Amino acid sequence: MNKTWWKESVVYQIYPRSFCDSNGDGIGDLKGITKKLPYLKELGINVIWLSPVYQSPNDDNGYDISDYENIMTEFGTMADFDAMLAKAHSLGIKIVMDLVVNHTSDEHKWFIESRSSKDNPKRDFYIWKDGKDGKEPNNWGSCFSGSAWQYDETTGQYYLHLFSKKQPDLNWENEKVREEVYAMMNRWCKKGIDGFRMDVISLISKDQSFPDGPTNGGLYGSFESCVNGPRVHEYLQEMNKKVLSKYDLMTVGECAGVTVEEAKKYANSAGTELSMVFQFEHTALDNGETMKWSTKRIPLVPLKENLTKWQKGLNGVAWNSLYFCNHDQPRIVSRLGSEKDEYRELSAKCIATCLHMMQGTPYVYQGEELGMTNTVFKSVDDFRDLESINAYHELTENGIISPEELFPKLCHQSRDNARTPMQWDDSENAGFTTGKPWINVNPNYKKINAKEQLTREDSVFNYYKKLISLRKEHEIIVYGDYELLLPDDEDLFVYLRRLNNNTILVACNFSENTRNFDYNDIGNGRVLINNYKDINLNDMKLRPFEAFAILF
Ligand code: TEU
Ligand code: CA
Repeated sequence: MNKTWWKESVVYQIYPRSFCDSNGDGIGDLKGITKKLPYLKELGINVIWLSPVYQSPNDDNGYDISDYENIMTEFGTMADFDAMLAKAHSLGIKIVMDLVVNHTSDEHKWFIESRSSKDNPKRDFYIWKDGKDGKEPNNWGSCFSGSAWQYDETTGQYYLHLFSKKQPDLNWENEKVREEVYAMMNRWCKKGIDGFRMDVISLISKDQSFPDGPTNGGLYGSFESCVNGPRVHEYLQEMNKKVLSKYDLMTVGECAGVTVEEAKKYANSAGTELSMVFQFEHTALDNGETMKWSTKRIPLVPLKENLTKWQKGLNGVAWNSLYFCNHDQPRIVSRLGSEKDEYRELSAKCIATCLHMMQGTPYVYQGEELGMTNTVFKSVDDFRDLESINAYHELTENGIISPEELFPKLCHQSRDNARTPMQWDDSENAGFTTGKPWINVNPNYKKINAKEQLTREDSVFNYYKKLISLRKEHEIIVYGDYELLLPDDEDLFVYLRRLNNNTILVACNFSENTRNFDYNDIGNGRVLINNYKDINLNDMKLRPFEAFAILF
């Protein structure tokens, strides 16, 4: 077992736009983050993953970058960034930056040049193709609705955009593109940042024959020719040699479409590519009545099966990330727990126990440590995210589904659920801003907020704090083996961790039923954490959403 700091860390993701606004313009910013660093220190996390803070026209909230080496005007200045980094480091907190290099903004100077003429030196920085029979070059769809190809009048060709048409894909086949990206990364590393979270890095290498995808219809999908493409590992190994290996970094690849077999390459223990990956199989288990849009709950038995496959599959050969929440995912309490007053906090703690006791590096997304829930959307006008807005138009205007039927599904799955402002206190706008927030605050902020939870011993915040500190005390939580018990039980998620002569039993009841539960010698164990006020090891029952971890 190779020990490293990033295996022993807990990461906290900040979505800057929604975290803390320091100047009342309704938009979170870097000074706001700096002000809240002591809060994160109190929680006990070691690393911050910062969603993009670079110059951007914000078609996709910073995931469309127009200048990799300047800070988004609304977020502050490079001096604010340097101050934030220095303050974080002085508190022992590392900062991992978002690296979005599958695509740039169409307002990036490379693209402005590239689109200007066919013989411009930057033409091949992007992927340009002639149309086929007066139509798009192939049937690939954009993740944000419509074709992945945009016709450009200036030169009469189409450019590829797997995301919005303001996010043209870079051409990684072009060595000059790769050199520019590595040079930019090296400059950030020299500034002293601690790593990268790599946006859709599994999509950078495209099948150069650009074949039609098997799922035609113009709607989403058709990523088969881009996911884990022919040269992706070659590119990452090159990036590793030219950048990553020169510093002590943590890297995590956002890998749409990654399988266990592919992850063993991306996150291999020899360290020739990345530290770890984000996989998406477990967060897709509740997708699907209409594309990803649905009102389903995450089904427990498939969830156990999936996470177990990843726990066992990467053990000893690669490294897992552990997450339920990020800025693209609806709130986990609303997907897997309960929003009911009597169960909300219990279920948030149950979910946290289940995830944080596994092998891998846990990620906490802002507000998750408070048990924040999905928000309320009154109409389509309340959405800010282009994915939700585009999907609404495309699916209803093509008659694929009626607005009445689609709206609740959008509300349940929209990425905006994760993007409502952080709930700091019970004052107006949850203490996020003194102005008008760019997106509505979740109306439940008077009930769920950091100020209240910091003062209450049994809060969700304090439970997360305890889970994070346990991970630092017990090596077995970081490195131990994993074994699932009761695979077919529809209410209970129970597993063991083992290292040397120690065992940890983790039991979580994901239902409102009280269930009998027995485990050999349970009375001899030591309770590390539990989410009810009392626990009686001699008469074990698992009450609704009860969770505990016991060390033997
Ligand atoms: O996400 C890429 C991705 O594949 C998905 O998470 C996707 O956004 C979502 O599932 C759609 O349902 C990354 C970023 O995390 C996301 O915020 C960006 O919009 C996207 O890339 C483009 O940069
Ligand atoms: Ca601001």
